Amino acid sequence: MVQAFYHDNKDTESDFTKEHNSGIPVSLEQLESIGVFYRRVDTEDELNAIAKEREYKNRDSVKLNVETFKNDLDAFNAQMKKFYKEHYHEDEEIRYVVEGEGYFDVRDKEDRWIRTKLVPHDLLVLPLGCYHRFTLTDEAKYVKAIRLFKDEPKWEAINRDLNRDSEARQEYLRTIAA
Ligand code: KMT
Ligand code: NI
Repeated sequence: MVQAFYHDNKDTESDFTKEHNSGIPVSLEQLESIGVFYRRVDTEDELNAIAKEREYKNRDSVKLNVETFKNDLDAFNAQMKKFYKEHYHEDEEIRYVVEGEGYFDVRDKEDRWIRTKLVPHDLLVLPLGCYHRFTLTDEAKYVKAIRLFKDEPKWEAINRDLNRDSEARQEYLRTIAA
Protein backbone atom coordinates (compact mmCIF):
# COMPACT_ATOMS: atom_id res chain seq x y z
CA MET A 1 0.00 0.00 0.00
CA VAL A 2 1.25 3.44 -0.84
CA GLN A 3 2.61 5.49 2.00
CA ALA A 4 1.18 8.99 2.10
CA PHE A 5 1.68 11.68 4.69
CA TYR A 6 1.93 15.40 5.10
CA HIS A 7 5.36 16.75 4.38
CA ASP A 8 7.10 18.50 7.28
CA ASN A 9 8.12 21.44 5.03
CA LYS A 10 11.55 21.44 6.58
CA ASP A 11 13.38 20.48 3.43
CA THR A 12 16.47 22.32 2.30
CA GLU A 13 18.40 22.45 -0.98
CA SER A 14 20.56 19.60 0.23
CA ASP A 15 18.19 17.27 2.08
CA PHE A 16 14.97 17.16 0.07
CA THR A 17 15.51 13.47 -0.73
CA LYS A 18 15.04 12.61 2.96
CA GLU A 19 11.63 11.43 4.12
CA HIS A 20 10.38 14.66 5.73
CA ASN A 21 7.44 12.88 7.31
CA SER A 22 5.41 15.20 9.54
CA GLY A 23 3.84 12.16 11.22
CA ILE A 24 0.39 13.11 9.89
CA PRO A 25 -0.85 10.31 7.63
CA VAL A 26 -2.95 10.86 4.53
CA SER A 27 -5.55 8.27 3.47
CA LEU A 28 -6.38 7.10 -0.03
CA GLU A 29 -9.75 8.82 0.38
CA GLN A 30 -7.99 12.12 1.05
CA LEU A 31 -5.91 11.61 -2.07
CA GLU A 32 -9.05 10.81 -4.05
CA SER A 33 -10.70 13.98 -2.78
CA ILE A 34 -8.05 15.92 -4.67
CA GLY A 35 -8.38 13.74 -7.75
CA VAL A 36 -5.17 11.82 -7.13
CA PHE A 37 -5.60 8.08 -7.61
CA TYR A 38 -3.37 5.37 -6.32
CA ARG A 39 -3.48 1.82 -7.62
CA ARG A 40 -1.35 -1.20 -7.01
CA VAL A 41 -0.70 -2.78 -10.38
CA ASP A 42 0.91 -6.20 -10.49
CA THR A 43 1.03 -7.11 -14.13
CA GLU A 44 1.68 -5.58 -17.52
CA ASP A 45 -1.85 -6.63 -18.51
CA GLU A 46 -3.32 -4.65 -15.65
CA LEU A 47 -1.28 -1.63 -16.64
CA ASN A 48 -2.46 -1.98 -20.24
CA ALA A 49 -6.07 -2.25 -19.07
CA ILE A 50 -5.80 1.00 -17.09
CA ALA A 51 -4.17 2.75 -20.04
CA LYS A 52 -6.95 1.56 -22.32
CA GLU A 53 -9.77 2.44 -19.94
CA ARG A 54 -8.42 5.97 -19.44
CA GLU A 55 -7.54 6.36 -23.12
CA TYR A 56 -3.81 6.68 -22.77
CA LYS A 57 -2.08 6.32 -26.11
CA ASN A 58 1.60 6.75 -25.32
CA ARG A 59 4.15 5.76 -22.76
CA ASP A 60 7.84 5.70 -22.16
CA SER A 61 10.20 4.27 -19.59
CA VAL A 62 12.79 6.29 -17.68
CA LYS A 63 15.61 5.36 -15.41
CA LEU A 64 16.87 7.98 -13.05
CA ASN A 65 20.02 7.80 -11.01
CA VAL A 66 23.49 9.28 -11.17
CA GLU A 67 24.63 6.56 -13.59
CA THR A 68 22.03 7.70 -16.11
CA PHE A 69 24.03 10.93 -16.16
CA LYS A 70 27.29 9.06 -16.69
CA ASN A 71 28.16 9.84 -13.08
CA ASP A 72 28.14 13.55 -13.83
CA LEU A 73 26.93 14.67 -10.42
CA ASP A 74 26.26 18.25 -11.49
CA ALA A 75 24.06 17.18 -14.39
CA PHE A 76 22.25 14.70 -12.15
CA ASN A 77 21.68 17.29 -9.43
CA ALA A 78 20.43 19.80 -11.98
CA GLN A 79 17.80 17.31 -13.18
CA MET A 80 16.87 16.46 -9.60
CA LYS A 81 16.31 20.15 -8.89
CA LYS A 82 14.12 20.46 -11.98
CA PHE A 83 11.89 17.58 -10.94
CA TYR A 84 11.63 19.01 -7.44
CA LYS A 85 10.45 22.38 -8.64
CA GLU A 86 6.70 22.66 -8.25
CA HIS A 87 5.04 22.13 -11.62
CA TYR A 88 2.39 20.40 -13.65
CA HIS A 89 2.05 19.27 -17.23
CA GLU A 90 -0.60 20.10 -19.78
CA ASP A 91 -2.37 16.80 -19.38
CA GLU A 92 -3.38 14.25 -16.81
CA GLU A 93 -0.43 11.99 -16.21
CA ILE A 94 0.23 8.52 -14.86
CA ARG A 95 3.43 7.38 -13.21
CA TYR A 96 4.14 3.73 -12.53
CA VAL A 97 7.19 2.61 -10.59
CA VAL A 98 8.93 -0.53 -11.85
CA GLU A 99 12.16 -0.49 -9.84
CA GLY A 100 13.62 1.66 -7.10
CA GLU A 101 11.44 4.27 -5.44
CA GLY A 102 10.51 7.91 -5.44
CA TYR A 103 8.54 10.58 -3.62
CA PHE A 104 5.76 12.33 -5.49
CA ASP A 105 4.53 15.36 -3.60
CA VAL A 106 1.13 16.80 -4.45
CA ARG A 107 -0.60 19.92 -3.18
CA ASP A 108 -3.83 19.48 -1.26
CA LYS A 109 -6.77 21.91 -1.46
CA GLU A 110 -5.20 24.13 1.16
CA ASP A 111 -1.92 24.09 -0.72
CA ARG A 112 -0.16 21.84 1.75
CA TRP A 113 2.30 19.26 0.47
CA ILE A 114 1.26 15.63 0.67
CA ARG A 115 4.14 13.24 0.14
CA THR A 116 3.54 9.83 -1.43
CA LYS A 117 6.24 7.22 -1.54
CA LEU A 118 6.02 5.07 -4.63
CA VAL A 119 7.72 1.68 -4.71
CA PRO A 120 7.53 -1.06 -7.37
CA HIS A 121 3.94 -1.80 -8.50
CA ASP A 122 2.67 1.58 -7.31
CA LEU A 123 0.78 3.66 -9.84
CA LEU A 124 -0.34 7.24 -9.35
CA VAL A 125 -2.68 9.33 -11.47
CA LEU A 126 -2.04 13.06 -11.25
CA PRO A 127 -4.85 15.19 -12.65
CA LEU A 128 -4.24 18.09 -14.96
CA GLY A 129 -3.69 21.25 -12.97
CA CYS A 130 -2.48 19.41 -9.88
CA TYR A 131 0.83 20.85 -8.85
CA HIS A 132 3.44 18.30 -7.92
CA ARG A 133 7.14 17.66 -7.58
CA PHE A 134 9.26 14.57 -7.60
CA THR A 135 12.40 13.34 -5.94
CA LEU A 136 14.32 10.13 -5.59
CA THR A 137 14.49 8.81 -2.06
CA ASP A 138 17.66 9.11 -0.07
CA GLU A 139 17.69 5.35 0.51
CA ALA A 140 17.37 4.14 -3.09
CA LYS A 141 18.58 7.11 -5.16
CA TYR A 142 17.17 5.28 -8.13
CA VAL A 143 13.91 4.83 -9.90
CA LYS A 144 12.74 3.13 -13.05
CA ALA A 145 9.32 4.36 -13.97
CA ILE A 146 6.84 4.17 -16.82
CA ARG A 147 5.27 7.47 -17.74
CA LEU A 148 1.94 7.26 -19.49
CA PHE A 149 0.56 10.04 -21.64
CA LYS A 150 -2.92 10.50 -23.04
CA ASP A 151 -1.61 11.78 -26.33
CA GLU A 152 1.77 13.06 -27.36
CA PRO A 153 4.14 13.20 -24.40
CA LYS A 154 3.69 16.60 -22.80
CA TRP A 155 6.94 16.86 -21.12
CA GLU A 156 7.18 20.51 -20.58
CA ALA A 157 6.97 21.27 -16.88
CA ILE A 158 4.90 24.35 -16.22
CA ASN A 159 6.42 25.80 -13.11
CA ARG A 160 4.27 27.50 -10.58
CA ASP A 161 3.90 31.23 -10.40
CA LEU A 162 3.01 31.73 -6.74
CA ASN A 163 1.54 35.15 -7.46
CA ARG A 164 -1.34 33.84 -9.51
CA ASP A 165 -3.19 30.59 -9.97
CA SER A 166 -3.07 29.33 -13.52
CA GLU A 167 -6.29 28.64 -15.45
CA ALA A 168 -5.55 24.92 -15.23
CA ARG A 169 -5.25 25.02 -11.45
CA GLN A 170 -8.39 27.12 -11.11
CA GLU A 171 -10.27 24.62 -13.26
CA TYR A 172 -8.79 21.75 -11.24
CA LEU A 173 -9.86 23.37 -7.96
CA ARG A 174 -13.40 23.81 -9.33
CA THR A 175 -13.48 20.14 -10.34
CA ILE A 176 -12.42 18.83 -6.95
CA ALA A 177 -14.76 21.23 -5.12
CA ALA A 178 -17.77 19.98 -7.09
C1 KMT B 1 7.21 14.37 -13.04
O1 KMT B 1 6.16 14.49 -13.66
O2 KMT B 1 7.63 15.24 -12.31
C2 KMT B 1 7.93 13.16 -13.21
O3 KMT B 1 7.49 12.39 -13.97
C3 KMT B 1 9.15 12.91 -12.46
C4 KMT B 1 10.00 11.84 -13.00
S1 KMT B 1 9.25 10.29 -13.28
C5 KMT B 1 10.29 9.24 -12.43
NI1 NI C 1 5.78 16.32 -13.36
